[in-house]
Amino acid sequence: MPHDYQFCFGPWNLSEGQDPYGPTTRPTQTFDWKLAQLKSLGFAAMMFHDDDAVPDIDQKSAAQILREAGELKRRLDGEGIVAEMVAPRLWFSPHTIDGAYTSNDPEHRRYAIERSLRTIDIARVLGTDLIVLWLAREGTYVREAKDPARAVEHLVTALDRMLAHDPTIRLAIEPKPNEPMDHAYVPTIGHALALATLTRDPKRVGALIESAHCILAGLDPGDEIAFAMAFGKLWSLHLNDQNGLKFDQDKPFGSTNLRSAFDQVRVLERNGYGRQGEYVCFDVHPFRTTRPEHWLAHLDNSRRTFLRLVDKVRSFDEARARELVAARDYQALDQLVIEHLLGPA
Ligand code: XUL
Ligand code: MN
Repeated sequence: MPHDYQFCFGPWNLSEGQDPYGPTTRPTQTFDWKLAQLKSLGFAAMMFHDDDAVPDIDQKSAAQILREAGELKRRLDGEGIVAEMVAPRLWFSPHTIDGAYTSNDPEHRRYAIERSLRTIDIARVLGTDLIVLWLAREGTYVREAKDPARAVEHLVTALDRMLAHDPTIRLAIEPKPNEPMDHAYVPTIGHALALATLTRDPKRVGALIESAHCILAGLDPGDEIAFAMAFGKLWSLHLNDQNGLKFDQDKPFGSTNLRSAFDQVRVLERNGYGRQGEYVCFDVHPFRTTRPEHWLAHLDNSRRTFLRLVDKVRSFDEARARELVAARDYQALDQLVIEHLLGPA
């Protein structure tokens, strides 16, 4: 049976246009403004970094963090918006310059774990059991700078501490092969799921897949999604697009490769993504050139494209596709997909 999807984005997806070479191009907006935009677009949920939920988190006591998280929860409830996940932002602090869980400095590794435990506390107050771990600086610029086997041990230690802190939370690792690091230690979904097996509770360690991150690893996002779903481990999703091997572009979903976007949606449909309450999140950014009056278009467009592709998947002639597969006529299968996407002449 076809089902409906629930959509989500984070406050960082209404970014102000800064890049490494230039300042913002749109005025800074408050969190309240971003929440109001999410509501106006009819999205059901918001994702959070720990300091999106509790700003200046490192300056606050555990009690104050819980109090502010409680205030946010009441605001979200008042707006009818769900918190989809909380992710520790472990890449800003002076304590995470050389990585967080895999830093060479034991004090810094301790900081990263403690901060992650606060993230879990926030998530519980916000009513979500999902912790997302984008392992931003867990890798190297210089290969000899760290011991890669030790790095695995450090990662498992950190995951185990989080799992022990709260027996109800689930950890979703968001793999990315590079940027900001030259090479990351958990570049693909296979690495994430392999890491899960070393933890004290593998069934509570899963994954979040981002389309652009798969492309940066030279992999097919639809295949990565299918791989995670085959293990029952796809607990969240960041749909977007990426034009080849360059900086992480976070382009609107389908913007570069509509056929790959179709394939991603087809995999989601065929494997029942969303049936356990998983959200479709768009980790997309406005182009730097976007004027303030067009600030929401990348999110609205990503959802429009996604929903159009759901229709395309549901109206695809699967029976004909099966015949062509049985006849090993992949040339005709290729054209069947192309003409279906093109629509009537
Ligand atoms: C970075 C990225 C992050 C995570 C959340 O490339 O995708 O925004 O999704 O920390
Ligand atoms: Mn992401």
